[in-house]
Amino acid sequence: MSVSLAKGDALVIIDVQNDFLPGGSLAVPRGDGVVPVLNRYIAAFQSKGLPVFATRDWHPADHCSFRARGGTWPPHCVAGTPGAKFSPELMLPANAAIVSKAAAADQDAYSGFGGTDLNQLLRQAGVARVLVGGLATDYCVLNTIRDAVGLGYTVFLLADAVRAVNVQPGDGLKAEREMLGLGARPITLQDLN
Ligand code: VGL
Ligand code: ZN
Repeated sequence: MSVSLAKGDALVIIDVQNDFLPGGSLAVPRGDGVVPVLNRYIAAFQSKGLPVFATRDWHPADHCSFRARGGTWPPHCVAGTPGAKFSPELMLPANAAIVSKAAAADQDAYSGFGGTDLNQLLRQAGVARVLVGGLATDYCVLNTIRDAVGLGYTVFLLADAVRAVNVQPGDGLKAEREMLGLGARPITLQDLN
């Protein structure tokens, strides 16, 4: 497939935060592999003056998704801590729109649209097509893409810029199949022109 970036396109980068990278508290296997690839997508968007959005998990220290509160996960992405920072290697443009999610103790959100103003921001920017990559394939990427399709966006999955947690082996592949089944189109850097 060939994709010409044009007005109405936005890059949406999901949760490329230190805690999801090797050495982090909820490290996604090979999660760091998405960073150089995303940097190339960022450069392509910047060279065309197109907008970049970056979501981040932004939890309070007593978040409901943490094991201490009966949730699934070790503490991660606690707002304001080093683990919640974007990867220092991710070349986010100065004008990237940052969208924080799951910032209330009793609300979790795997989707970048969950309890945020991402949809309004995209609409205000005249966005019709979103290219989505980041972490993790089987949680926040999957749920963001589900919502993006449901909200009527044309969705491209950046297949070379996602990695899965794989709590169960195969979760990442299953998530990719689901996203494609919903209508998301898989692309890689080679498809950009
Ligand atoms: C995520 C698990 C817990 C994600 C966030 O960004 O995919 N996964 N919180
Ligand atoms: Zn989380």
